[in-house]
Amino acid sequence: MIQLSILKIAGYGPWTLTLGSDREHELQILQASLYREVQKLFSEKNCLVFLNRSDEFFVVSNGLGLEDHIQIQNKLEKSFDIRLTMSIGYGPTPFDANLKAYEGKKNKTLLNKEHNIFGFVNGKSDLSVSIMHLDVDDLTSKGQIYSPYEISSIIFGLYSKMSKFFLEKNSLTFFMGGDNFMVIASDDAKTSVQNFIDMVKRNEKISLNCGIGNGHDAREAVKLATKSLDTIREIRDSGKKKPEVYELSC
Ligand SMILES: Nc1nc2c(ncn2[C@@H]2O[C@H](COP(=O)(O)OP(=O)(O)OP(=O)(O)O)[C@@H](O)[C@H]2O)c(=O)[nH]1
Ligand SMILES: [Mg+2]
Repeated sequence: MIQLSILKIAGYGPWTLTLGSDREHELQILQASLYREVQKLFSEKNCLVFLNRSDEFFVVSNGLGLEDHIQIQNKLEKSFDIRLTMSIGYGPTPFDANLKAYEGKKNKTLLNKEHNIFGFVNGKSDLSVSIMHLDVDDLTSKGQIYSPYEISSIIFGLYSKMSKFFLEKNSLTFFMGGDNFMVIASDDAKTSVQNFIDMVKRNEKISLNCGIGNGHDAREAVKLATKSLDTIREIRDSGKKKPEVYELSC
């Protein structure tokens, strides 16, 4: 069972219009500052925030109760003019948790009216989460052949395929920057990641490595996923045949 909290800026579209046409730089500054603060507040509580569309964030919020969410809302409300809506859901797979949070907001299942919090909170510490950290093997060498913008285009093409493949496994993929992706993974996603790596190698001529981490909360799982990925690199750099997938559990 995993718990997700989806944060979204409330009434953002109409509000942006009040800034006039010369607004893009202001919106970019606001979005970056908001992301910084949201990541800071949730990571202090052992969660991790995944940036979805700059005005929407997905948080793996295992272990957090309603009070924790209210506390964070209070701090955000003091720092920013705009307001956030929070929708919380939990379920057996990441996609199920996302659906539950979505339904909670759609059906206006209020958890706290004053702070715009909807959905269903679990908050129990017996939740678990699996994160897969995927990374392109030796992206640096592609810089000899392709210009920076062409490399970005390759990375976004890969993101699109990854998102589709893992959504079919009830899992959620996020681009983390550079050549890094993280998948909030179901068991099905973990057992099929080697198939995805083989497919990308065959069709796109791109080699991927995947570190998997299993933990009680997001920071623990992400730490182990990145440690697994670094272990693949260490095996490779020692001259031995590297695995493409490596898994660690707490
Ligand atoms: N989000 C995130 N980005 C990272 C991390 N490590 C590296 N990056 C980014 O990824 C880019 C590529 O770095 P690497 O993946 O180490 O380079 P590489 O040539 O592919 O080397 P290998 O992955 O070891 O084969 C860096 O420039 C950073 O932007 C990480 O742990 N998380
Ligand atoms: Mg890489």
